Amino acid sequence: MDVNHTEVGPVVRGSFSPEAIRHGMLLYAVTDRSWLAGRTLADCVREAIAGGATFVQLREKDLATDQIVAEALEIIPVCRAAGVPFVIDDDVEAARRSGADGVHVGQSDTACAAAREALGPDAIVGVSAHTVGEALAAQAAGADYLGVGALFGTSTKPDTVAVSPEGLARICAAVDIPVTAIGGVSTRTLPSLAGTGADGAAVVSAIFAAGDIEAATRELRRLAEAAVGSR
Ligand code: TZP
Ligand code: MG
Repeated sequence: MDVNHTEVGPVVRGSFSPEAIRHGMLLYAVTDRSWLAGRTLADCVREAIAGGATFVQLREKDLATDQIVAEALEIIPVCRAAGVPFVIDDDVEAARRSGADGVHVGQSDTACAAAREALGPDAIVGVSAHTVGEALAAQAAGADYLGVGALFGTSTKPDTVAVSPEGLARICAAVDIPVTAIGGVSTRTLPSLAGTGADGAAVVSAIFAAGDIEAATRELRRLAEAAVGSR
C-alpha cells in the first residue's frame, strides 16, 4: 500500500490516498478485548492483519483517554509495519495524542468537521451512517468513508440501529466516498453484501472472538473479495 508518513508533533502519521482508504474498507477489523485469552490486543491485531485485515479500528467503550492512548501506541507499530490504516473509535483526543491515522465517529459523537479540525487535513475521519440523509451530510462534512449498519443481528452493540441491505444499497448509490458494512458480518452473512455497492465489511466478533484469528480473518477476506468483486 502506498503510504507517505508525516511528522505530527512527536509522532508520525501515515497519510492514505482515497484509493488506499477505499481498499481499506474491504475487511475492516474493529477491536474488542472480550476474547483476549491471554493474548494482548496488539497480538490479536497482528493476527488479523496476517489473515488479511485491510483496516483497523481501536474500539474501547470503557477506557479513559490515557488508557486508549497507551493501547494505541502498542497497536500502531503493528499497523504501520503492514501499511494498514489505524483509527480510534470516538475519542478524537486519543487519536491526536497517539498519532493514530484518524478517528471514527458516530452520529452522537464529535462532529465530523470538528474531528477534522482537531486532527488536520491528512487524518482519516470515518462516520457511522444509517440513512441516505446522514450519509450525504457526512460526505458534505468531509468524511473519508462511511460505516453503515447494523446490517445483520449483532450482540456486540446493543443500541444499534438496523439498516437493511436495500438501505445499504441506497446509501452506496447516493455517495461517492467508500462504504463499509457493519453489524453481524460473519462467514455466513458476508456473501449477501454482494450487489449492495459496499466496498467491504467491518467485523468485530467474527474476527476477535475467533480462536484462530488469522484463519478466521483469511476466510472473511476471501469472502469479502468475492462479494465486492461482484458488486
Ligand atoms: N456498529 C454497528 S454494529 C456494531 C458496531 C460497532 C458491532 C458489530 O459487531 P459484530 O460482532 O461484528 O456484529
Ligand atoms: Mg461512536
